[in-house]
Amino acid sequence: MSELVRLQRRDEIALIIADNPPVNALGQALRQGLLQAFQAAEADSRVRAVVLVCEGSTFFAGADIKEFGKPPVAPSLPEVIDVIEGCSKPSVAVIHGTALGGGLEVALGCHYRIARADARVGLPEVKLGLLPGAGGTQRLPRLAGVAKALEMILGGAPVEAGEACEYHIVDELFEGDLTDAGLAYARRLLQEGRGVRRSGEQTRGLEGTDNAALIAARHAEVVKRSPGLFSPLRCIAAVEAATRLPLAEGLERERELFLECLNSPQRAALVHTFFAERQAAKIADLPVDTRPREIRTAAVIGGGAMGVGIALCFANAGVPVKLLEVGDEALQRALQRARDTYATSVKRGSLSEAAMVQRLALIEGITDYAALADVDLVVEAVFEDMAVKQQVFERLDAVCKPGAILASNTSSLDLNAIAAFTRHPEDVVGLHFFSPANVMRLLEVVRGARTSHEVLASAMAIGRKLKKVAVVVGVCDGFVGNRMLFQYGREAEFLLEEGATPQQVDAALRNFGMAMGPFAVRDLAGLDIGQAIRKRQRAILPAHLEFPTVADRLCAAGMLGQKTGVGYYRYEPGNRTPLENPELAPMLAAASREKGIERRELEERYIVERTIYSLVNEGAKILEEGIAQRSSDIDLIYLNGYGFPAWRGGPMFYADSVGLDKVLATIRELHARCGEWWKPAPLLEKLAAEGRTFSGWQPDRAG
Ligand code: 3H9
Repeated sequence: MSELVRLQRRDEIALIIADNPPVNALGQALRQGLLQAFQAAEADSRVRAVVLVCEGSTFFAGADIKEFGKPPVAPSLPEVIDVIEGCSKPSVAVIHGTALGGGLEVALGCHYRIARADARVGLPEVKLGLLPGAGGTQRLPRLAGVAKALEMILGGAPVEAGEACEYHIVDELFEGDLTDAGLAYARRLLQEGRGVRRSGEQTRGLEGTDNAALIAARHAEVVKRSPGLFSPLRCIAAVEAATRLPLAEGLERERELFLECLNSPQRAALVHTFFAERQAAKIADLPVDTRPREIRTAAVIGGGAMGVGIALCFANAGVPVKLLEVGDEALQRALQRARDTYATSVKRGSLSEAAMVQRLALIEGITDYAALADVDLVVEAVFEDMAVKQQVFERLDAVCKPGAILASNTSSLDLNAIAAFTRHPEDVVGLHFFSPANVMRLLEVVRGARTSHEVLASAMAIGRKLKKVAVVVGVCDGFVGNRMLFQYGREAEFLLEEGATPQQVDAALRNFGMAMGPFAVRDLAGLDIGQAIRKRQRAILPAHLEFPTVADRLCAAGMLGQKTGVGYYRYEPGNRTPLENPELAPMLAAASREKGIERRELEERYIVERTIYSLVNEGAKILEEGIAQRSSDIDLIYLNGYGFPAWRGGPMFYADSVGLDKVLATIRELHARCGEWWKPAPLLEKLAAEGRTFSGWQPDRAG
């Protein structure tokens, strides 16, 4: 027997115990152990039933994701589950924690399933660019029905044990000890003469509904909502096979479709993202014994859209939060904004009335800094102006208790200068939320030159508590996300001067997979915001660098985007659909003429390379400067804050998958033709010359 699986006999019951920390992932040794244990139970004539439990915090959390992309080693999970389901003695899976992916598939291979009341089960493979490839697409619809199976397989979110019970995925809930519950259930089975009951032989879930219509509807929805995604349509095809083929043939079809997904570049990108999220939490130079400070109460300074959004984040996480505005009128407006946001969620059905009341009770409006004396963390979210920040931080420094963490939500100002306004720069950190703060998952945690280890660890912990993807970044203009965005936006504008229209650029980048095109984003945010940043950039960047002029022309004409009804596009009142702005064409023509550019048709590929590679080149500089810890952190920032397509893995992973030599060759061409902005990053040149990737590079091994 494998070291990861133990087999014990308890009277006439075989107890199989799996133990593969941290999450009982079904790697090769565990699969081998399970196979042998079930075979041994089958062969032992004294055994009349089998109970399967897992040690540790969870039932099997799925296949071992680290094995994907490597040569397969037998036995495969489908082979193991075949043996489990084929066993002639009834088996019981005892689920606790999360039975996910291959883990739920193992449970579905068992003849009965019981779950601890707080357990959850799910098939999240789609999030990794896969489909459930060990029978999940065939067995789940047979038990839970096609509609529920498609919901779980396409959505990837786990369901609570109680719900799983309603849908016949689980037979019974229990509380208390896993082994006791499993053995008691197996004894009852034997007493009641209930024998083998194979999920694969059930048909209840497939009967009584128009499965073809359900499948067609989900198919149409996926085509509309997730164009470009590889695995969802294959998930549907596999479930469709379950509705018309016998189990064995359905499993074969599932296997074919699974292998297509496994070998797709999208799977590689999404698995990269899975590990990137877990890596981001690791900070190389943080001593392992660093203890985060406890954050029991928080405060937000500034009740604008950003400040209110941040306050909502705390309330959503159950943390009492004080929201400070300068006068009562502004405060009441801010509190009303909070109420309105929750009311919209209640109307949409995503929040209960009771939860809204509870969360609003956690938000206390204040106008007096003195009320901040007892809070553990303050997040400043006031106007982006150093003089205003100075006032705020000096006042915070005067009133907050020793050890309170003082955070700034600045998106581009120098955090070290802000920290210097206080007597405790070691307690100052940046918490850069993205708008709308209560929706966007990204949190840039800005580490100042003097931010203490403890404060950094606390900032990461609060990020986790707020359910954000928290990524550590260093201090520079724009940090990681906006510093790269500056390059991207500038190149998009240059494309307008070369001959493209906003429609063409936006469409090319949407086809690439970006959630929105750059000009639609600018119109949404307001062109005046970018104007302040452009002014500052011009003041600090070398004079020989050339800037595009279209945005400034629009600003000068009062065309600031959606808020004025016209920007790069025109908008009908109350409608966000972008229409052509007829006044733009002459502006573009003038911008080109003044620079002596003859406007020309631009290819989609050129548009994509010119914008996306500007992100890559700047990302390489950011990496080399140590502003980001690793390339996957940059990827996470773009995936979670800037609408970069998840299935491309982020800009740095995308560049790795294109090949850094090819990316560099294009950047060199652009450098020769478009000037100094395109000077290749030295790190990119070095890695391309050595045939390496950003993912494989680490600063300490850089040499
Ligand atoms: C599948 O099953 C395919 C089959 O249908 C078909 C096969 C033929 N493998 O998230 P955490 C690591 S696809 C390997 O921080 P939590 C993780 O990297 C799979 N490693 O803990 C981390 O390592 P480190 C379908 C895994 O408590 C450590 O465990 N299943 C796996 O916040 C702790 O993870 C899934 O997609 C894995 N499967 O959350 C489930 N899972 O410490 C993926 C975790 O070195 N897993 N690790 O950074 C999860 O959703 C969460 O990990 C879970 C625990 C909810 C289980």
